[in-house]
Amino acid sequence: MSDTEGLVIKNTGSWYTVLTDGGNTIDCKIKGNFRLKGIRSTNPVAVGDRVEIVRNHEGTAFITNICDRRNYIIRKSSNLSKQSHIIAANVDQAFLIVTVKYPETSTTFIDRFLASAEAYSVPVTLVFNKVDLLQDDERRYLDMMVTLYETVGYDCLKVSAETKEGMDRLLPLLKDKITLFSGNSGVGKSTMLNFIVPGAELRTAEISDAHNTGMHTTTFSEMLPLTDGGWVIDTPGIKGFGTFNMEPEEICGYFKEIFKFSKGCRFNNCTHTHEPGCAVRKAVEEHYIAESRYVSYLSMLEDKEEGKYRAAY
Ligand SMILES: Nc1nc2c(ncn2[C@@H]2O[C@H](COP(=O)(O)OP(=O)(O)OP(=O)(O)O)[C@@H](O)[C@H]2O)c(=O)[nH]1
Ligand SMILES: [Mg+2]
Ligand SMILES: [Zn+2]
Repeated sequence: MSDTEGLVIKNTGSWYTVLTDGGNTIDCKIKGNFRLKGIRSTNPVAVGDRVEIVRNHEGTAFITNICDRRNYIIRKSSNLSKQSHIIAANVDQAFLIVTVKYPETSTTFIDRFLASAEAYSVPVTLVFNKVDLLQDDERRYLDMMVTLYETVGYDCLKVSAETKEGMDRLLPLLKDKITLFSGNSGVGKSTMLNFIVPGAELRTAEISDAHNTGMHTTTFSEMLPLTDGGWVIDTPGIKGFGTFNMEPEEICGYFKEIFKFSKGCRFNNCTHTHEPGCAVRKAVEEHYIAESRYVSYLSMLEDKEEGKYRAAY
């Protein structure tokens, strides 16, 4: 097996770590122009990419080619920025790690992530972490969230990376798959992965007491192999999920239950905001569609109308 092709397993700024088919880990730089069509990205090569590499006579290795991607998850890199960041490429599934407290993950954030993953055809499992910290009323709220998202059509797991509760149901889902772990900062992605991958020694940090938010401890994406087959990807916590290259009329299609009801709208170009005979708004009024989901849908539509990314989500 050769050292001229491999898998990008880590990306720290300008260096990329490539695990070659020959089993060696080589730090590489980029050569050439790898811009995605019409997209300005802060990282043209992403964790999960398969690449070709060459070494120059001084021994420095360069990535010279990226193999076609099966899929990728991309987001706007910062507020009002035109630049985007590819979180990972060629993933089989994403685990969105969510906490109802410490910190609180907003439903808008969850829904925007889910809609984006639908757009890239990446299946998502919602993993509600830190259940060990919840009081009775918070547990009831958690159960409501689980019912909501299961009804929409997403698998949900309740776990604690601290007490390991529920981890027995999570582990088998990872076998032979490439799984991206994403979510807000401080929800416990790296803590969970330290348990899943013994010896990973990923950095973790307590969330801020004052702000009830994470400390952005993980600063780059890293892919880790599982002993039983498969890979997991730890990623930096994200605040918002700016939608990318989505047309307003596409957005509805990424909200499964809204899309289903939209077939009953009087006008087939209905935006479900003000039109008469709108079956979606009727379903919201009659509680067939959760109001929080409809609000998230509207927030994504508004992005488009205002042409900007709103960090608040
Ligand atoms: N009680 C409790 N604490 C947890 C649990 N999971 C993680 N934590 C704690 O939450 C804090 C943040 O965990 P991290 O693993 O650093 O979070 P992260 O999602 O990787 O955060 P970023 O790297 O900043 O995106 C740490 O103090 C963990 O010990 C859990 O299930 N229960
Ligand atoms: Mg982390
Ligand atoms: Zn409508």
